[in-house]
Amino acid sequence: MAPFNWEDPFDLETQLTEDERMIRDTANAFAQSELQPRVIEAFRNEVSAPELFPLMGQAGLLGATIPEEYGGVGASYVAYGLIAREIERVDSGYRSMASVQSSLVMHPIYAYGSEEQRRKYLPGLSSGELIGCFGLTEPDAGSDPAGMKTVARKDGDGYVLNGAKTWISNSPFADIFVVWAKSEEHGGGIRGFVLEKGMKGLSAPKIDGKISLRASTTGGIVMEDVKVGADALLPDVQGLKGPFGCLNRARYGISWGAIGAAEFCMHAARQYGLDRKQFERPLAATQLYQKKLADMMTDIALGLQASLRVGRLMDEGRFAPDMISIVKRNNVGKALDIARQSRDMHGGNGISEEYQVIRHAVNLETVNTYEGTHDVHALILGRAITGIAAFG
Ligand code: TGC
Ligand code: FAD
Repeated sequence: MAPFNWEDPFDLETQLTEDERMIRDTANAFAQSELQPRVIEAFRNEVSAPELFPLMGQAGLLGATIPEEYGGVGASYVAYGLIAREIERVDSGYRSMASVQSSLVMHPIYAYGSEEQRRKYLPGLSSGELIGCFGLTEPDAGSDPAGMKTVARKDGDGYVLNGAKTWISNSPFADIFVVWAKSEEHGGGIRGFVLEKGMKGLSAPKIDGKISLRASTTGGIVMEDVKVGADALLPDVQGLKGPFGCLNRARYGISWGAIGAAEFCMHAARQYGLDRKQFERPLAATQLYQKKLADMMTDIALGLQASLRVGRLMDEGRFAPDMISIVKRNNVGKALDIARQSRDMHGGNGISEEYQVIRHAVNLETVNTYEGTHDVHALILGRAITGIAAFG
């Protein structure tokens, strides 16, 4: 019989390759030494931290799956998930900054861009000298991006873009804007464009007053007659499968990241229950407390195994997007439940920033909503099961 480890119930450790363990340990060391010491104050004061990008770049945490010739490290999707888990163990906002850069900016440039676009942007995005953002959501088109109003009109050899995006992570300090627009030249089909900070007519106002994800900076993207050359168009994709191809990667990373936040909350509740006595015994000695910890450990262990399986299938090129809907929806929903339970198990201390669990709980409210809401992923799965799309 093997010994049982409550921190790793199904022995994830030996299911990882040596390279994956090394990348995981690097991400853990970075997150604990660079991110953990600043996060409480960053969340309290809604601190913008663009200076974190070069630090993440130096640690090899940006665009890890991109081949080395473009500045990445050619890592597996499992390694990418492990990076997200370690960063989100500290804060979902920091994971957001990194996953937008990797999956939503570097991936489309790598997968849909020209060779010139790859060489021009990927090394700087990988090192963190350039910061990217991804504009899909609009004020009137959130869960239904097909309803977007942003248009690209043909203008000589290039295009003129008009429209507004909202709720865009990193946009207020971004150098590179991957935006999706309906292109008149392509019969109103959705095309991707790479815009650069400083272009005339392009602005990115910050959204203030978030109660969630306060360590990540969010804004809009306003495009008023932004003129770009033909070289701004991502040539190799047309239609919604362009942005969705990026979302597959980001949603998958989130499925690992959310479990990192859940692990933090479970470990904190366990320690709190061992340390705190009421009725002359540790809280952890009560049946209710132990049942809650058992439920948390079970959901964490099952979530990790599921994400590992999807990651291996991605590495083998054998995944279906619906698999990603299962793990994004399940793992984020379970992580949110775990964070709320942990907050409750800390009693009054649970609402203090010092114990950190309420920060994870309010962050996970956003994670449950972005990249396809919990219910939209249920409808994606409902469509797969019944063959009937219930969105419209
Ligand atoms: P539908 O008819 O289903 O599909 C249109 C075309 O797209 C293809 N497709 C996919 N391709 C690749 N991967 C996927 N997951 C795909 N899903 C669909 C599909 O095959 C089709 O291709 P084609 O060639 O036939 O045209 O489109 P629909 O309009 O009916 O979609 C419905 C729905 C609800 C599934 C979709 O609109 C959806 O997923 N909505 C959620 C929107 C969303 O997730 N937005 C995220 C914005 S970005 C963000 O939140 C970043 S936060 C990041 C951070 O800070 O960490
Ligand atoms: P809506 O689509 O209006 O949904 C509202 C509610 O209605 C939800 O509960 C939803 O589940 C439900 N609903 C919608 N349609 C249906 C239906 N057919 N049937 C049943 N229920 C339905 N977007 C980007 O493009 N780039 C980013 O970098 C980015 N970063 C973000 C960062 C933050 C902090 C936040 C909060 C959001 C970010 N988003 C980003 C936007 C995010 O993807 C959207 O908020 C999300 O897709 C939901 O869209 P919505 O807010 O318009 O909600």
